[in-house]
Amino acid sequence: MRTATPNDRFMVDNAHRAALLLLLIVPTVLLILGSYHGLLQVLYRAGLIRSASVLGLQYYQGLTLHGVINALVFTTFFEVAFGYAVVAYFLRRRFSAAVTWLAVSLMLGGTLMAAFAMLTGSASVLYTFYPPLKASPVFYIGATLLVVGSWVPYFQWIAVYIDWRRAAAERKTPLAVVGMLATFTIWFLATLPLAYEVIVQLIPWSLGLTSTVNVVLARTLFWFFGHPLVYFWLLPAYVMFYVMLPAIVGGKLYSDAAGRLAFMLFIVLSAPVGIHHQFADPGITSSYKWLHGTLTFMVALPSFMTAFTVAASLEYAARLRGGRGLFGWWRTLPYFDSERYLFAYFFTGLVLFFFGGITGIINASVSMNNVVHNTSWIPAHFHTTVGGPVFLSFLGMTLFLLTQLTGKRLRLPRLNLLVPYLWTGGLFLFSFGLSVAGLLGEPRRTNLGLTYSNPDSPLFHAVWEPWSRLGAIGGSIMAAAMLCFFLVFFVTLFSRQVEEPRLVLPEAEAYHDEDIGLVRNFTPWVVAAVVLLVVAYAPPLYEVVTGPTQAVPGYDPASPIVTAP
Ligand code: HAS
Repeated sequence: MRTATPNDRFMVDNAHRAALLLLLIVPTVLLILGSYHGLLQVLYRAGLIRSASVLGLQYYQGLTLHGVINALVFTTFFEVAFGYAVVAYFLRRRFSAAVTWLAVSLMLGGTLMAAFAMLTGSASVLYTFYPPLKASPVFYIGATLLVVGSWVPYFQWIAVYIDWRRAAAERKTPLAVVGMLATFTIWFLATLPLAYEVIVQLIPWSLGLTSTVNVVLARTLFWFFGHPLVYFWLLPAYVMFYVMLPAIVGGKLYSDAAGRLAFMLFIVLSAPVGIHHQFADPGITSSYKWLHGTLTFMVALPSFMTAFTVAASLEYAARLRGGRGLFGWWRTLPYFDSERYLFAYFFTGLVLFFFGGITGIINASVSMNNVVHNTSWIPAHFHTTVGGPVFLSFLGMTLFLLTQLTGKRLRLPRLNLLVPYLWTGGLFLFSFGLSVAGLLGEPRRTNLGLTYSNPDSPLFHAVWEPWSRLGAIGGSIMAAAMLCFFLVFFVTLFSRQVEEPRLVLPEAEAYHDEDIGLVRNFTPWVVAAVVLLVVAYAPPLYEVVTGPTQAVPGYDPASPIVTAP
């Protein structure tokens, strides 16, 4: 790891320090509500709650809060904060505070609107907000503002990056900056179809200006956004694994070019795969399902490369620490070093992702997808991906940035070290239970406590019960991990400042520091991404727009009766 020099004690100005702290603190507070509804989910599913609501909040209202807060709000806020920190630190640049605050205000305003709609029960449409479930316009407009707010930093970073390139044309762009620009390029491309869905289809429909909606078009546009969304979540974690993890363990990044190639491949491959979420949808020709399925296998490649590169980087560091043998070197890594707590957060995330990757590849096969689609297997898969490397690395980095930006020392370090292990243990039980139940046919997104998990119901399905109970045990352990995290976060936040705030991010040198022209420039990769998107999406979109009538009236999530336009 490079030793920090006085020049490294870079500090963002006070306006940005405040903005970044707000972007970290607000979603963490909301996460309390999101995590609480996660716990309620497993209790409903295991039949330990046999009711349509708890404390006045309905089942689907809670599930919407859980998905929207944890998967959309927490991640987007964190990534914008992390992106500012990465771009500022690695390029040693500052931004216009007015523009940053415009972004923060849009994101906060949008989130408050969406939260109001969800809490008042007028937007219980889950995080995918599939029509014909209809939400209040306040929800859709709030979500739009959140997304538009998150575009602003992207353009700010591009301007700063171009300026940096002019001054340092011969230097390689720092890998972390490549990673964050790739992340937000994917986000920008992915949110365009979402913007179309929300602005052209959903907002006029929810305002009563149109009476029906083309549901297959809406679902196709949603998944055009929804799959790249998962790489928008994953790539900041990869920035941490490539650039920071090797430094934290005292080693080097095995190959710098492998990291760059992985980020560029994600730009090209993360979007033209969304129809793998729609293998069961009517109205889309099977050849396009096949194309998206095939491309899905290809988008797993940069993750396979990452597994290899990260493992090689860990092995290099472990051998420097005295590790020996074919597998014996694993023992020397700093699993229980509370000073290097980021290692524990990152490593446990990687272990979970090993399983998330395998289950993802199962989902991608059209025939196997038939077995697991819309069953509890799917939440088991995505909790080992977004709830694994993504969530754990974001939690760890939230604490890291909090201490640096406030000049406070991390409090309760031993409890903090427990968080990733407790979360991982709980998540393994939770995912195993839900995976087996899913293979046995248990549906996702269903209040099982009222039906299949309730022995008093004629629908009671005894064979799912032990697996849902295992899921509940795992989910309760995950909730305990979150409780520990919140304690560490808030005790640290309200503790005394002990040093000057600063920003010093861990940065590893590369073991193989190749300079390959192909991965130096974003342009060919972005062009390839756009071409592939046109090939993969133009025909199916044409098909769903011109196909047999898809127009459907709206439904209130709480009622099977069509709503008035
Ligand atoms: Fe997925 C559904 C396929 C990755 C998230 N996915 C979802 C949903 C979410 C989600 C949220 O093809 C549900 C959406 C909904 O609500 O309906 N997914 C894949 C594939 C990958 C994949 C092929 N998913 C992710 C990531 C996510 C995520 C990443 C969030 C961040 N997924 C699907 C499909 C569906 C789906 C279908 C639709 C299913 C349906 O029917 O609805 C691949 O990108 C995975 C590649 C990953 C690897 C793993 C590499 C391993 C690494 C760790 C190495 C560990 C080390 C440490 C070195 C190839 C990098 C040592 C470890 C030891 C064990 C010793």
